[in-house]
Amino acid sequence: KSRKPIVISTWDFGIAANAAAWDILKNQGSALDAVEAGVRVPEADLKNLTVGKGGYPDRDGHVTLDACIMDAEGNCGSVAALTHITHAISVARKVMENTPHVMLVGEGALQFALAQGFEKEDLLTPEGEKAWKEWLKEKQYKPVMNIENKSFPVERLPGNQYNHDTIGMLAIDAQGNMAGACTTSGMAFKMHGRVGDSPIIGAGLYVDNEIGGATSTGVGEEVIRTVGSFLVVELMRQGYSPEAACKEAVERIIKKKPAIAKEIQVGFLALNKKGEYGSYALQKGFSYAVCDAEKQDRLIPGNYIFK
Ligand code: SD4
Repeated sequence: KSRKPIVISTWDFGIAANAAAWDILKNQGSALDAVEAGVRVPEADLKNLTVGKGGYPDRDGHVTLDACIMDAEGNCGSVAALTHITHAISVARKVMENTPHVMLVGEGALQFALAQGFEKEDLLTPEGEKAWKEWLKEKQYKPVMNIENKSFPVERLPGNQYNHDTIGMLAIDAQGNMAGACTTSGMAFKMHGRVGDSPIIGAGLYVDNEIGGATSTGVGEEVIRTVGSFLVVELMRQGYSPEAACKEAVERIIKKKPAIAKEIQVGFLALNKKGEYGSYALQKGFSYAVCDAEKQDRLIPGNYIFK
C-alpha cells in the first residue's frame, strides 16, 4: 500500500490543478477532496477555453459541461450536459453523496445543483461567443488535436476551432487511498445534447482502489466505444504497467477504427496503487503533470503512436 501521496493530471494546465490538490494531500487530506479541489482550478479559469466557465459552447451557443468523480470505495457521481454551473465537478460529488443515483443530466442536473445551493451563472464569455459566431460562418465540426496544450501553435488552427480541453486527475493520499475526477465542456461546437466520455464512469474515468485509476482526454466517442479507462485499469490488474496499459487501450482504438484514429487525438493517463504512473496517446502533443513530495511541477510529454 502506497503511503506516499501523489497527484497526476492531463495537459499542462494540470500543473496549477495539481498544486491545489497537493495543498490537501500534503496536509493528510483525502484523495477525494484533493481531486475535487484540483480540477476546480481549470473550471474557474476563464483562459481555459473548454473546462467550466469560459468553455466553448455547442453549435447552438450553449456551454454544456460533463464531469465525474470516483472514490476509493467505488462510490461515483456524474453530471452530463449541465448548464449554468461553473463547478460541474462539485455537482458530481453532490450527486455521489446526496442522491441514490450515479448520474444526472441536463435540466435535472441543473435543478439538483440549484437545490444544493450552487449559483446560476452565465458560462459563455465574450471570447466564447466570438469564437462561436466565427465558427457559425463555416459550421464545420472538426476536432483539433492537442489544443489543450499551451504550446500548441495557434496559427495552425483552422479558423477559430479551439476544440477540446479536459482535465482528468488521479490521486493517492497519505492513507493510500485513491480517487479520480474528470471535467470538461466537451468538444467545442458539438451538437446540443452531445455527451462525451468524460462523465461516463469507465470511459473518461475509472478508479479501483485495489489496482489503480485511469482517465482519458481527446475525442470522447472513441473512448466510449472502447470503454477506455476501465480497460486500462483491468489491464493493470493483469499486470500491465500504467504505460503499457494505456498503450494497449490506444491500440484498441486504432484496431476498431483505423481511419478515424489517424485523424484524432486520444490520450490515456494511469496511476497504479504503487504510485507508478504512465500515459499513451494516439498522436504527438499530449502532456501530463505530476506532483509529489519530491517535485511539484513536473510536466511530462506523453508517448504516442502517430507523429
Ligand atoms: C469529450 N473527452 O468531450 C472530451 C474532450 C476532451 O480534451 O478530452 N478534451 O469528448
